[in-house]
Formats: sequence, C-alpha cells, structure tokens
Amino acid sequence: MTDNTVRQLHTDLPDLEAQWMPFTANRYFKQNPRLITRAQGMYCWTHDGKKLLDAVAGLWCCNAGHCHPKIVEAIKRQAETLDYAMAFQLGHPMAFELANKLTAMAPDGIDYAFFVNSGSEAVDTSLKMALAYHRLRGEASRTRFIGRERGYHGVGFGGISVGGLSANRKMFGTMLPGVDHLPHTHNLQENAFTRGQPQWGAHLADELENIVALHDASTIAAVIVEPIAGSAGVLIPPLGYLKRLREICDKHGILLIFDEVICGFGRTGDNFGATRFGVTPDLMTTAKGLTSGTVPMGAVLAKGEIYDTFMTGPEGAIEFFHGYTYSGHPLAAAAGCATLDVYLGDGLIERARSMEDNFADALHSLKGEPNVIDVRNFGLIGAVELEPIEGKPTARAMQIFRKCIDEGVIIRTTGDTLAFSPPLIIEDAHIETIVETVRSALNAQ
Ligand code: PXG
Repeated sequence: MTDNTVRQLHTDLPDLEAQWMPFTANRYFKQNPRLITRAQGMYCWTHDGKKLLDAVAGLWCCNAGHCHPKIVEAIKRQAETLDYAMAFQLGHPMAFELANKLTAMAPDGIDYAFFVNSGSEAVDTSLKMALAYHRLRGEASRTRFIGRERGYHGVGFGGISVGGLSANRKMFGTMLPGVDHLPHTHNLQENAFTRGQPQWGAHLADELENIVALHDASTIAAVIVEPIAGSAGVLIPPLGYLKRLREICDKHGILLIFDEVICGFGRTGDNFGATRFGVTPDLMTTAKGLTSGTVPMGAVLAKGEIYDTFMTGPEGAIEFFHGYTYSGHPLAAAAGCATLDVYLGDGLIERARSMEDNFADALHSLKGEPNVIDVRNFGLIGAVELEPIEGKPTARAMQIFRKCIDEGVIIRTTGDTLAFSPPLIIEDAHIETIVETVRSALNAQ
C-alpha cells in the first residue's frame, strides 16, 4: 500500500511522516496506523471509532483509569492558576504538597521526594544520588552499580547501563563503566504456572556476595532492581529474594534502590512493591502511576539519612547539583496530588488487592490453551508466556496482540510473553472479556 492509499483510507488522519515514533516499527505503523483519539475509564477509542478495552492502563500508568474527572479537574484548575514557576531557588505550593502526600504513603524512613519528569530520569537521578551520598561520606571509591539481567530502568545512559535488556544496550557504545549484573530469577523448570511469588529462587540473591567478592564492597555504590521486573516479561520475585538482597546490601554498606516505576501506586495491591513485600530500600524511583499517566512526572524517594548527608555543607550553598527545568512542574504536581487523593480516597489500592485473586484465577484458566508455557501473576500484574514460533521469536505474541486489538482488547507483549496491567478500577466483567479474548486468539492461531 502506498502512502497515498493509506491517507485515502484514513482521510481524518494527519500526515504521519514527520513523527519518529519511540520503540515502534515506524514503517509498519505508518502503513497500518492506529491512533487513539479519546479515552475514558477502562476504554480507549481509535481514530476510526473502534472501542478498545485497555488491559495495560496505557503503558502501566493510568492506574486510576483514563480521564478520571477529579484528576482532569485538578489539571484544568492548575493550568488556569499557575502554568509554571521557576523550579530552582523559587518554588510553588503544589510540589511541596505532593512531596508530603508521597512520603506519607512511602515506607517508614523514606521521608524525601525529588521530582523529575519520567522513570528514566528518576533512575539516573537515583544513581547520581547514590554516588554523591557515598562521596559526601568519604567513600568516593564506591562508584560501581549492580543491576540485574532482564532489568528495565528506562533509556538514559545510567538506566541502560544497569538495565539488562540486550536490545536496549547493544547499539549505544560502552555506557557507564563499572556496572555488573545479578542473574535474573526466571526459571520455567522450577516455577512455571506459579500463582504469586515462586518458592524457588531466593538463593539467586546470594550471587550478590560473589559480585562483592569479585569487586570488593568498597567499590560498590548501589544495587538497583525492580521489585517485580515488568518490561522483561513480568518476573515475580521468589519468596525471600528481596529480603536477602537487603541483608547483603546492609552487610556491605551498599545502597539498595528499588525501581518502583511500574510497581508503585497500587499495582502490587499495596502502595508500593516495597510495602507489599515488606522490604524497605534506601531509594525508590517512581513515575507512571504517580499522575495516573496524565502529565509526565517521576520522583525519587529517599531515606532521611541520605537527605541529611547532603545537608551538611555551608548553609546557602546548593547541596545537589542536579534537577530539571520541569522538576515538580505545577500541572504535574496538581495531577499528582489529585491522583494520590483518588487512590487513597476512593480505596483503589485496596480494590487492586481485592481483585487480585479473581484476576489470578482468570489468567491461570489459560493454562492448557495452545502454546501457553507459563502464567504468572501478582497484584494487578499478569503474564502469559507462549512457546515461540521456531526461528521467529516474538512473532507468536505479536500475532495474539494483533488479534486481541481486532477483537477490541489492548494487551502488551514483551518477547513472547503477553503482559497485563489493567487500571485498578477493573471489574470482574472486564477481567472476563480480557481473558476470553486472549483465549479465543490463542485458539485461532
Ligand atoms: N523503570 C521501570 C521499572 C520502567 O518500567 C522506566 C524505568 C522508564 O520510565 P519512562 O517514564 O522513562 O519510560 C520504566 C518504563 C512496557 C513498557 O511495555 C514499560 C515501560 C515503558 C514503556 C513500555 O513494558 N517502563
């Protein structure tokens, strides 16, 4: 099909050429365009009027459902009152209010919030905080970071360095020096079709001891992991694994960073992965659900001891040479305040927890359908892993994705895994539609 015929078929579309789309097969998309033009609650509508049930909450972010009226109202009000305020040396009330709300819902001891504009910025900010913290304490030799295979920490140079996805790394040179990786915890022989946390795999945290022995603790600044690895196919931490990482970090004076960009704000059926799993890191990165996806924003949450370490130079001097023009942007801060009010005021986090079992039952009913080799779940995160088509990795999952869209349901794929992360307002009838749509797509292969 030529560009002209695409345009004739979709006369209401803008010219699609000039936008270089992120993480997208640009040429395929521009020949087969599908634009979302409106969204409400659990649903989105395409430019050609198709209604789609959103089983991914945008991209794991619209936890309150699309266009929640209280969040929309707060953004409108803020846009009319204060569009922007200088972020350095000056401030505005909403950012302080949001920091108070955020730290109140964080684990005990996490008392400070530093605002950024995305998950990637949150990750790179947290790595810089870790380096500077050690230096301020006289341990400037602690410069190494330990990530994990199959980790996703955004696309900044720090994030891809500690990340563990080859496709996101291999084109971009040497990245940060001095980064090592823990093994991932995915093992189908041991853990296939586990509901919730697998029994097997806590010992994989002990690999950190080997990495420490190799490099010496005095060279290591921080370990960064996602409590549940999202983008690499939904990898649930084995029972005891995160606690073991915490213990080894404590033993060696290494900071533990939890990347909560996906796990935060109800996704795990609790405020954060840290609170659900009962393990408190030193730094937490957040974004996505912080504003329910409405206005870009992220935050690094830090233990009081880390903040206090920075507050030791001369008063009146800048303590951390880092920040963004839009750190704590008024529209984002207003959206964040309204979003947290909705999560807490409307009981959406408890709701996610209360839907967890039904969601798990429905997903696990897909066991035995054609080419399903695993089903995993935790909170309102789920995954169905498929046997790859020989010689064509990712093709099977992509086929299912396209069939589901044709049948009116948006799911997400990563490799040959189907991923689900619906808005927390999901109801049983939506769960049924999602799972039955996937079931018939699997049977139509
Ligand atoms: N950390 C984690 C754990 C993430 O999941 C980021 C950092 C980066 O956030 P930003 O806001 O810079 O994109 C993410 C982002 C997917 C998918 O389908 C996941 C993300 C982004 C886009 C797609 O798995 N996660």
